Order: sequence, then structure tokens, then C-alpha cells
Amino acid sequence: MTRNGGRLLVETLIALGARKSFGVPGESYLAVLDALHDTRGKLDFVLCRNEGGAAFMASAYGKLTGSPGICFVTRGPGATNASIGIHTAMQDSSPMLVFVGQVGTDMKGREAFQEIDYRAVFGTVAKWAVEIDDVSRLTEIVARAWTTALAGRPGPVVIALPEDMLSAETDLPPLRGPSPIFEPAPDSDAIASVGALLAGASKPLILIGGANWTEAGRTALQAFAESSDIPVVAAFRFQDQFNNHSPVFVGEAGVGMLAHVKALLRDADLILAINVRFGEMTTDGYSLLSVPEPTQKLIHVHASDREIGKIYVPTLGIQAGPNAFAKALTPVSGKWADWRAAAREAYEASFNAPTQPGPVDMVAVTAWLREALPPDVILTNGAGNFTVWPNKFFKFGPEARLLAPQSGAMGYGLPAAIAAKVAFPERTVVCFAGDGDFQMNCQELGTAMQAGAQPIVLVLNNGIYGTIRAHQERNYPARVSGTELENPDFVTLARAYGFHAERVERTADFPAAFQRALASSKGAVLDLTISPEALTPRQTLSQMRDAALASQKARA
Ligand SMILES: Cc1ncc(C[n+]2csc(CCOP(=O)(O)OP(=O)(O)O)c2C)c(N)n1
Repeated sequence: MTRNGGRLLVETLIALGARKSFGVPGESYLAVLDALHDTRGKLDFVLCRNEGGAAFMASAYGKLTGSPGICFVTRGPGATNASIGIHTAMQDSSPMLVFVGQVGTDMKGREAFQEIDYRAVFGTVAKWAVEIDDVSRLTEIVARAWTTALAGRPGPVVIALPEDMLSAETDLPPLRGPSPIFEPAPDSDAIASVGALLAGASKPLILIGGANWTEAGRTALQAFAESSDIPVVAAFRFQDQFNNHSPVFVGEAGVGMLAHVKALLRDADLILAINVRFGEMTTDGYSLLSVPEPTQKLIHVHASDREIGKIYVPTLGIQAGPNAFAKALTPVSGKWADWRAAAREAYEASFNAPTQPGPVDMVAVTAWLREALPPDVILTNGAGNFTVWPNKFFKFGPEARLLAPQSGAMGYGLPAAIAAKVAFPERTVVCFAGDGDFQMNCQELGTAMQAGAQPIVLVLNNGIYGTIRAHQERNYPARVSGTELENPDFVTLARAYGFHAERVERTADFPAAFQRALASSKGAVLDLTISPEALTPRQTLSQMRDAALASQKARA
């Protein structure tokens, strides 16, 4: 039996375990679209409105399920639109395969219509970029792409598909299944060294992050940290990877890092970093641990040898996956109970913030949501000051998940929420969006409507690009430029896409509106009227401006 390259690709993806895909069609990959005609229920194609949305969905799907998110986009403009999701998957360590159309091999290199050299363009953005020039090598390259996306530190792979390769007939059979993915385990000497270093510490800290945690691995780490009474900090936007209700959980090392978390990282004499990619946010601009040799002792555990020693020379490096490592640990004891207890107290205190100025007070809203949301809720967000609410004012129990981009990409929250609904239709999914953030991808409401994957969206509508306005007021006070927004009526917009929609203009109206959103079978958009003054939980816009003007005056 022969089949063309497009059909071989689709049958191979099904054999590998792919069940959902996201994309925008293009004439460059018609053979793939034709093969997808017959795969409903086996490999569904979620039809998106913009490749940026599609790539965000695939990236979020990979992050949430651990199985590579599949994205199909057309050549040139489709691929460049998708690049935001590829970059985000890389920074998030999310497994993803992006299939991109390519001009025929007979005209490559001539700058043909929409031609791009994908290896050059995505070579440094993706984990791997490759082109399949000959259909006889399709299954080999797709198998390697699948393994590459998942192994070590997961990430995105871009695979270009020349048009003539996709339409070429072959008698090559589809792949039978994937290669196994191995999680490296620590040897007993390494575990003994960890024990010895911890025994000599007086202020130990566990820093966790990254992908690939299993429930068993998370439970094992929690048991170790609790029985050893060692505080646990989550790296930037990985606070859903450790039970926040545990007395050892003490906060997130991320943007807007709380003072006690900064102090913990700075003052710890031993940091046990498990599955962490040391990013700018987690290290507060690389200031809390000095590069390349921190003053704190550092044990760096990672599944990928490319992460250990990348930025910091550790006291002890261990190439191991997080679950295998957590299961191998044996509890230790030390005189650090006060250190852990004080950190937990500071974490608990961080939920107390003053009443916010303006119509809807997010301190009250999030306090209510902490009680009302189901334990397996999935929260999503893009970028903006509003992200402080899902990121710092929610407690993630063992089943709750956060989809928040390490790349700080605006517009991620809505597509991520749609992908979460595609993956888990029965779970409650709540997207937090700023008014600016929402408008980066609000056209994907159409994708949600068509796919029947409609989340609840909270638009925190303050009429400004608040984050940039905050930077502006701090650096160039009282000189507003390029940060004021004139918005459409989000309620009308959402209704046009078939969503239930309401404007919430008073804090007291939020609980009932949210209950109606939960009860809606077609998702919901709640447009929350937020004052631009409520720019951060503890400093208003005017206070920010006044402080900057005062210091300008003092300098003059
Ligand atoms: C794709 C993208 N473009 C621009 C930025 C820069 N940026 C970061 S936050 C922000 C403003 C976000 O505004 P909004 O969504 O309204 O939220 P707010 O900060 O007002 O809460 C901008 C423009 C970005 N992070 N990502």
C-alpha cells in the first residue's frame, strides 16, 4: 500500500500518541489537511484564527499534558506568526512539534513565494529545527523530533515540510510507536553527598521548577521537605508544581518577588535546586546568586546535562530527573525550624493586601476565588500587572495547575485556556487577562466557540497598558506616552462569539456573576472594571508617580 507524505505524517503522529492538534490552514500543506479529513477522534484538528494563538495553544497543551503539543502552520507568514508560541514553549520547557509548510524542493533557495530558511530562523529559538526533504526519511525525522521535544529539558521542535515531499507517494509504513524516554536517576553516592551537604547547613532552601513532574515525584518531594522541615520556593511561574497548602511552601521566586523570598534566596547557605533553569526572574536579575559562582552552596539537579553549569558552577551537580531524584531522597534533620516557620508566616502574610481603590477590588475577588474554585482548577494568564492576582493571590493545591508564560508573552492566557479546555473539557478553566493582554488574541474566542472549548475569562479592564505605565511613571513620571487604551465593548464582543458575558462594576457583584459564568455551558467573559490607580496591590499609580517626582526633585 502506498500513501503520500501528508498521510504518512498524520498516521505517524497518531502512532506516537498525538490526539489533538492546533493550526491555521495554508495551501502549502494541503496533503496534511487532506489526511486530517479522516482522523476525527484519533487526531483532532482545532482550527484557530491566528498562528500565534495556535502555537500558544500547542505550547500550553504540551505543558499541561506532558505530551508534545502539535501545531500546523503555513510557510512564511504562518511560521512568523507562530514564532511567539515557539519562543514561549522554549522558555517554558514545553514539548511541542510545529509543522510548517515549505516551498517545493525544486525551487528552494530562490526566495520563492513565502520561502524561509527555517533552520536559520528558528535554529536559536527552538530546541531543534529541521526540514524533511525526502519522504523516505519522514518517519525517522518525526520520531527524532518527538523524542527531542520530550527528552532532557523538553522544548519545541520546528519541522519544515516541502510541498512536493508531502504529495510524494511512498510505501514506507507509519511508525509503530515512540522511543522510550528515560528519566535519569541519581546514584547512591550523589544522594549521600546531598545528605552530607544538608547536614552541614543551617539555612537550607529547596528551589523547584521545570517540567516533567509526576504526581508520585511531587508527593515524594513534599514528604521529604516536610519531614526535613526545609522551606520550598518555586521558580518563576512554577508555583503549581508544589502543594501550596503544605507548611513548607513559602512562595514563588518570580517577577515582583516578595521581600521574604528574596531574603530566603540571598540568605540561604545551601540551595537545593531541583529541575530549575536559572532565569532572570528567578534570580532577580542574577543578583541573588552571583554568576558564575554563588556564595551560597548550590546543589543543582537537572535531567539535562546542558542546564547544569550553564550559568552557575554548582557545589554539587546531579544529572537526574525530578521524580527519580525526589524518590531517592532520605529525610534529614537540622536546626532550621525557625527559618522555615518564619518564611511560611511571611508567605501567609503576603495574602493580606490593602483594599484596592476603584470599583472592583481584586484583593476581595481573589480571596473569594480561593475558596470558591474547585481543587482541580486550571488558571491561565498572559503578561501584565494583573498577573499578580493569579500568580501571587492563589494557593495551588496538588491538583490545580497554572499556565503562565515564562517568556512574559502577552496574549498567552486565552489560547492557553482554550487548550486546557480541549485537553480537559470537564475541568474549570479560568483565564486572567488584562485589557491589553486580552486584545492580543481575543479573536481566538472564535476558535473556542467552534471547538466547544470555552473557558471563563476575567478581563481586568483598567484602560491602560499598566505594566509599561508603571515603568513609565517610575522612570519618566507624569509623562504618559503610548500607554492609554481606548477599548471596545468587551461584553458585546464576547457575545458576538457566543460567550456568556457580563460587566462587573462592583466588588459585591462578582460572586454572583462568577457563579453565572460557572453555570454557563458556553464559557463566559467577565469584564471587570478596575481602576488604573490599582496598579499594584501595595502601591497606587499616584503613589508611584509622586515617589518618582520626589526623587527627581531631590536629585535636581
Ligand atoms: C507580546 C508582547 N508585547 C508587548 C509586551 C510588553 N508588555 C508587557 S506588559 C504590557 C502591558 C499589559 O497591559 P494589560 O494587559 O492591559 O495589563 P496591565 O498591565 O494593565 O494589568 C506590555 C505592553 C509583552 N510582554 N508581550
